[in-house]
Amino acid sequence: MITIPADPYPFTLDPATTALVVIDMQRDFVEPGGFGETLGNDVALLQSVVPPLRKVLDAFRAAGLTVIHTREGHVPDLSDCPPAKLNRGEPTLRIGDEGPKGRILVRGEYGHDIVDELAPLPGELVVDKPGKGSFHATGLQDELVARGITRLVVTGVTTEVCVHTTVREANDRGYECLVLSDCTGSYFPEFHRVGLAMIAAQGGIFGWVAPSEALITALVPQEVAS
Ligand code: C5J
Repeated sequence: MITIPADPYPFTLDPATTALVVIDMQRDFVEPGGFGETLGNDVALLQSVVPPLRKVLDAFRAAGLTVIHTREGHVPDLSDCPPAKLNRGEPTLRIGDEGPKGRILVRGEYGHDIVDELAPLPGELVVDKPGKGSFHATGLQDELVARGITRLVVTGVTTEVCVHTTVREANDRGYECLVLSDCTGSYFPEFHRVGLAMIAAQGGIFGWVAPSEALITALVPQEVAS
C-alpha cells in the first residue's frame, strides 16, 4: 500500500487495484484549431498540463500499472451527438464541421486524437466517449471491474467539465478518486481552482486532490522495491 499526502487527508492506494485515467488530452482541446478554440477558449492555458502528466504517465508505465485514456468525440454521422450538444452556443465551427485538424470532435480525425507527448502505448485502454463523463455510454465500468480496479488517479482536461463529470460518475459507482492538481487544467483558472476545491471539500465529498509530485514520490520507492 502507498500513502500520498492529499487534501483533505492522505490517500492510500494499492497500485495493483489503481488505474491512471487520462481524460481527453486531445488536440481538439489542447491545440489551436480544434473544438476548444472554436468555443472561444485560449487553448494555451492547457499546455502546462502536458509535462507533469507525462511524468506521471512514465511513472505508471515504469511500475507496470494500469493506464486508461479517454477521448471525447462522435462517430462520423454524428448519430451519437444529441442535437442539444450539436446546436448549443455560437462556435466558429460546430461539431462535425471541417477544421484545420479535420472534422471537429469526430472520431478518426487528427484533431480528435491524443497529443503526441501523451499518446497511448499498445495495450493501454482507450475509451471513446460521446459525453463529458467517462462512464456515460462507454464500457469503462466493465473494463474497471474486469481489471479489479477500485481507485482512480484522475488527470486531464478540463477540470470543471470532463474531469469533474467523470469524478462524480466514479464517486457514485463506488470508486475512490485522487485528482492531480497540476495534471488537470481549465480554460478558466478560477474554475480549475474552485473545481478542485469542490472535490476535496466536506471531507472529500467527491475525492482527494494532490500535486503529482506527491504521487510520484510515493510511487517510485514502490517501483524500486517491486
Ligand atoms: C469539454 C472536456 N470541455 N473534455 N470537454 O467540452 O472537458
